[in-house]
Amino acid sequence: MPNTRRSEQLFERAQRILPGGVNSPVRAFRAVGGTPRFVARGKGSHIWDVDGNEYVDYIGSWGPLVLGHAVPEVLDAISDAAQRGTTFGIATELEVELAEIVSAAMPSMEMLRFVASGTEATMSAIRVARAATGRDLILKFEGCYHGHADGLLVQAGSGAAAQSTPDSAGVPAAYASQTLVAPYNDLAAVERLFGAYRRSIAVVIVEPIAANMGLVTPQPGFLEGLRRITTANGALLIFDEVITGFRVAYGGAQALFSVTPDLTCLGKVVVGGLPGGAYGGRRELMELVAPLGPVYQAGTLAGNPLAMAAGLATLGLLQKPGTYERLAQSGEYLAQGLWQVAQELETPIAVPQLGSLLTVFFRDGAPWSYRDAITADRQRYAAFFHGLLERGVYFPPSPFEVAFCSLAHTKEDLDATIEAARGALAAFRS
Ligand code: KE4
Repeated sequence: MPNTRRSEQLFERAQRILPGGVNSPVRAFRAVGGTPRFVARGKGSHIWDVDGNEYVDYIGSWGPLVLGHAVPEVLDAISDAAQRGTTFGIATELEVELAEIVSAAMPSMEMLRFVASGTEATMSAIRVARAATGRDLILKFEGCYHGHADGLLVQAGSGAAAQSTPDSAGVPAAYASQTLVAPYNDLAAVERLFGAYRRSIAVVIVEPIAANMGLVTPQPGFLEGLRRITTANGALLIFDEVITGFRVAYGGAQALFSVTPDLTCLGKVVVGGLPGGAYGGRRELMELVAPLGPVYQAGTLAGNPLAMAAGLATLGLLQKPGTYERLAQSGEYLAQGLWQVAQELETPIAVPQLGSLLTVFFRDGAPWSYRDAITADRQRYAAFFHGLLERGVYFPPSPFEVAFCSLAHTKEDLDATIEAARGALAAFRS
């Protein structure tokens, strides 16, 4: 067993001052048990914890690090920007430059606004949609996670699902009642809700590829159906591409599936792993945002020059030909290898994969909804997670997340991961 003494000491100390010893719940290992690791540094596809243990990393900061850790070009861009000052609260050229590049990549974002997190992006996009339609209700999907704004913590995924509090305390019933919920991939349920609340639904917000209940991909026609239903009912469609934007394709899931939302939310990759996000869409919608229009939204560090510099450097590298083919090859290779090993060891798992995203579900068959996903065996996932961890592979410490491959992951990394999985799964049998 690896030495985790320093992580244990730090966790002890952290729990005295930080709720659960962490600054975001999923880091606390509550879904898998054991001592959360404290990381000391990362480079490329590897991280080292404070006890010196090395891991092949599949967290990638939960999506931002599509290039890997501490990429020289990104570090240079951040350092170069920092020499000129870290933040101004005054407009800079960098934010205009990155906005133009984002819009060129996702033409549905005719106009956009940078914010300080993915949560701020979705919260703001919903406010715009309510203002534009004059309607109050929003429709989200069970198990989808859109950040921690009050009205979105209703049957949410990610850490909320992992600790079985999909409906957070502290959200007034009055807020939660404005949020309708349908099962993912269930267009009939969406039709029924529009039949019942026809002209009261302002917007449907969806993860075009669900990555917060583990990976659940859209069934053929699902996204197209949402586009049709929202248009027919005068409602707007928001694609929450905080994870998928610049991750599954340079143009995001909207490019991959050729479905155009009215508004798009971004985070993570678009700011190169620094704090930030963005929302945007059709010009007439975004012209509702202050100071142009009546929808107020603001932020001290919105468009922060360091985040802009990191985003510009990251997107610049992602424009290279073959980038997304390489990411998908890694995802396919790893998913196939994990599935193969499990078959050899007669352990039923499903490994849905799309591009560089994948999840190991201890169940027969890939889930199509949150209710499917929660039937996966969580105890087996926890044992698998720790079996990988002690063999030097850091997978998501929750069955309701996805593993992220990056451009830094080598075939050696993937083969080592598959072999570690063989050991972890074989341990089950003994
Ligand atoms: P942030 O506020 O955490 O930057 O973004 C919120 C968000 C919005 N939309 C989607 C689809 C997201 O996945 C997220 C955040 N993702 C989680 C991981 N599943 C962040 C990890 C965490 O909460 O610690």
